[in-house]
Amino acid sequence: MSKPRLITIPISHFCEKARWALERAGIEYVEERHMQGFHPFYTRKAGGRFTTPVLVLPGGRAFRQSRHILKWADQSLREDLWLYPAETEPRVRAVERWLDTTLGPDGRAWMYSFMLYQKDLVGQYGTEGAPKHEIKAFKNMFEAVRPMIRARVSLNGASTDIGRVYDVFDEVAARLDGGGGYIVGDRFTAADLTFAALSAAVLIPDRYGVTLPPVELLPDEMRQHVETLREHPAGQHARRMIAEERDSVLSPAASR
Ligand SMILES: N[C@@H](CCC(=O)N[C@@H](CS)C(=O)NCC(=O)O)C(=O)O
Repeated sequence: MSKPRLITIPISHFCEKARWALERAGIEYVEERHMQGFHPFYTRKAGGRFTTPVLVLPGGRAFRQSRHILKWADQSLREDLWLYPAETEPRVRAVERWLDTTLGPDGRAWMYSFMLYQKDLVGQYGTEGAPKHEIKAFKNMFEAVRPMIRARVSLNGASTDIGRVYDVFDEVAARLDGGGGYIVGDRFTAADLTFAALSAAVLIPDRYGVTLPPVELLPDEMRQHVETLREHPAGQHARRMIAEERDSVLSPAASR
């Protein structure tokens, strides 16, 4: 039987959010990876718009927002494992939307403000699984696509100011102070998954859908913030969620 197709930009943290939810739910899917600039041909053809991830079900139905993919993944899970528990769903959704519109775009804009000047690192990491001709063209055209990527990641007021990321981390830490060990309620939800996945742009975790550069290779100013944020209580929470939940595939692993 054919499997759902997940169209991604491999390094994208919104795509990591979707991969994580699908794998956690034991949903077998085929990931189709494309480099920035090539991706719209595939997302549009699949029924999406200009952003990844897009999940296409065998019947052709397409989900073009990561949060819709997470919600769909819940249908494959026992109720006690849902990412949107019935009793806390409105709060979980509110936190997810907040993170999708703050940490996600701001952390990404900050990360690219360094990485757009690191051609070798960008060419070496985060390209796994994309077609070879796309990777080659991306590397050759790196300087030419830089303004396009900068413009795309600055949409809707996204800022390269790392202060905004610290503000989100502080707010998450304050929520964790409540004591339950999770952002909403007393179990893992879409709020924790979203926070941990989207903070990848500023934490550069070891465990991710593609290999990310070791922190030692990052530019000094970026490395210092990554190290500080990793030790922040919210950064520690993200790392704990990855350690405890990212590998907890409940049934056969996803195929790539
Ligand atoms: N709200 C969307 C955001 C997705 C998003 O921003 N995706 C980025 C990758 S991290 C993208 O595809 N950017 C390419 C572009 O804007 O051209 C979601 O949750 O799926």
